[in-house]
Amino acid sequence: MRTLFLADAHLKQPSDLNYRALLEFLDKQLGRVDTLVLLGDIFEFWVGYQHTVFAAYVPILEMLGRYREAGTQIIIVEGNHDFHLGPYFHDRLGALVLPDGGGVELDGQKVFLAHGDLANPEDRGYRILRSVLRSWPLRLLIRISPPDLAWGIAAKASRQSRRRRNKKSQQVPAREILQNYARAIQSRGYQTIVTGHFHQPFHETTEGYELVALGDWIDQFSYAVCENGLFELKTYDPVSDLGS
Ligand SMILES: [Mn+2]
Repeated sequence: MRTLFLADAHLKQPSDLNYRALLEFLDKQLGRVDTLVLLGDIFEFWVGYQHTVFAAYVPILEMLGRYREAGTQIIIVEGNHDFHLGPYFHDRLGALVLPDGGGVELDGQKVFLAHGDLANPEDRGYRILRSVLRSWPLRLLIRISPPDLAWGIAAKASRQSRRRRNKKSQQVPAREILQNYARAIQSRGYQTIVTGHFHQPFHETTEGYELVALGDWIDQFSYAVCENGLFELKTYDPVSDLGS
């Protein structure tokens, strides 16, 4: 059994380099993947309308449709940029949607999947914001706001959050946060944990747990493969003409 893990592509426009690289990569992998695990923030902004998707995301959704047709099971965890994934992913792509992450069994191993945004217990402000964004009044408000308006607001918010993140990211001790998180998850009976969010790829195995942090698909093009129970963190090299 072969499982592919990806996170944090933060896709915006199909003409962007990382978007094209992802389509190219998925096209090459098509037919060779039993389970595709998308670990959050694949989209820079996604909120699930019942009958509408953002035009920019049609190419990637078509690719995921081809995965479904090829018999790949898709598992998707929501991130801090993409939420209410349910309607499209569940209904159209037959995906297993895990809004807050959760445990799955892969090759007989209990594996915990998490975007990683909940890994830091100190981050109380974010937890409050997260629960507001996912609350039913907000969900209702989003449902009734025109998609063009929502997309415009999100594009603005994402430019601001990028500036904040650039300032903040050097200060966040991602490895330490994730190690503590992995120990907590391990005490719940999971030996392996796969996460994204921090945009720092690393893979470590201790006596207690195996931790795979995926990095991102913005400029690192890192991803993981689990084949017959063995995890490997890899990097994709986009074909050269994508850079031009
Ligand atoms: Mn994230």
